[in-house]
Amino acid sequence: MQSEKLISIGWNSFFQRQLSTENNANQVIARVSAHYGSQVLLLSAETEFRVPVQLAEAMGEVTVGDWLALEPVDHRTVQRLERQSLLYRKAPGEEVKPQLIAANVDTIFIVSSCNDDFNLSRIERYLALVLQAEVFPVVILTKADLHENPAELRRECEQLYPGLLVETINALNSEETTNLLHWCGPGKSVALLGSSGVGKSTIANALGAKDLATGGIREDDAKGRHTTTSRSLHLLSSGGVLVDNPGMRELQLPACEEGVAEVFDDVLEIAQRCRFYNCSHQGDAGCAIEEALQAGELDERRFFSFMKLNAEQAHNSRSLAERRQRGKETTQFHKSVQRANREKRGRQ
Ligand SMILES: Nc1nc2c(ncn2[C@@H]2O[C@H](COP(=O)(O)OP(=O)(O)OP(=O)(O)O)[C@@H](O)[C@H]2O)c(=O)[nH]1
Ligand SMILES: [Mg+2]
Ligand SMILES: [Zn+2]
Repeated sequence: MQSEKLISIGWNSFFQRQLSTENNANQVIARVSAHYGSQVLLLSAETEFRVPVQLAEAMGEVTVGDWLALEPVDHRTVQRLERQSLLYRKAPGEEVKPQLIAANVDTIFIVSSCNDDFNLSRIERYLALVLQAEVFPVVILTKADLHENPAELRRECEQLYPGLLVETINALNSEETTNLLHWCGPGKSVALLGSSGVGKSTIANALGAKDLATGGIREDDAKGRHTTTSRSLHLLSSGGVLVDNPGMRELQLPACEEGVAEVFDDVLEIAQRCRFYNCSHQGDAGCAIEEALQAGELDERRFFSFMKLNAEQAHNSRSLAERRQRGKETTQFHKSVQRANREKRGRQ
């Protein structure tokens, strides 16, 4: 059995079962706490230490939150344990490729401030991603002290998804941040997601992560200054761990059909009443969505948000599938070249 320290930072029987019994006695078990490109920071029961990326990724790409079994001497990864959950987005930029955000977290705090950043469609976007990863979402509305009616914003958010938990807080007030400790007990892993300047690192510090830099926001548009530049996992005073993320400029959905369907279950229910099963909801005859919009039963903002996110995820999902296919073909091509070379050498 592993040490209490590992259990406190999220180790459980799901991971324990994956270790092969005969050769694990000397292996070091560690969790990825940061990824700096050329080096990876790891947290074991005893200490935190760095490993060159080639050794850490010997069994495939790793991300913050991953559990690894390491060779005791050189700390080369011998097993990257199967993930309990994996959160990823489409990497920013033209090329459609996935970017891993966090592995093995139980809860995501979707952080938005009550001032200029507040945007229901953006929160729906985050929700789709989190529900797709089968992680529990909690929406945290910060800077409640700067808004005249935070309770109203909270109600609007609660309507986005049945049973959605929404907290409104002043992240600078320790009495209010204690409400968040509920999700941060021993063995629990939480990650923070949200735009720059909304108060993610402020929350992390309030929960006991050590001294993360926080930064002021721009006065003209209340946008953040991208103070946090890399994601990192921190021990909390409550016993669990928390992943702080840099502010996201754009959050493009990867393949996310189930997540979008879950967030927009009400819209899909109306769509089932459209005359044609492949109705585009854009002027087709007998469109139930159009009727619901006209009758005021369906909010226009929510409908546009659904159409946008669904089209985006479908497009990126196709491109990601093509990319995987190309990857397979390239590997097959390399293998056949290697085989031909081996045969040639054999004949010589
Ligand atoms: N008044 C008020 N200010 C807050 C609150 N939460 C955060 N701030 C301030 O907002 C600014 C940005 O906070 P950060 O914690 O750095 O924001 P962040 O989300 O980590 O930003 P990035 O690292 O750039 O992604 C800081 O000046 C904080 O002191 C809040 O609830 N109320
Ligand atoms: Mg930050
Ligand atoms: Zn329709």
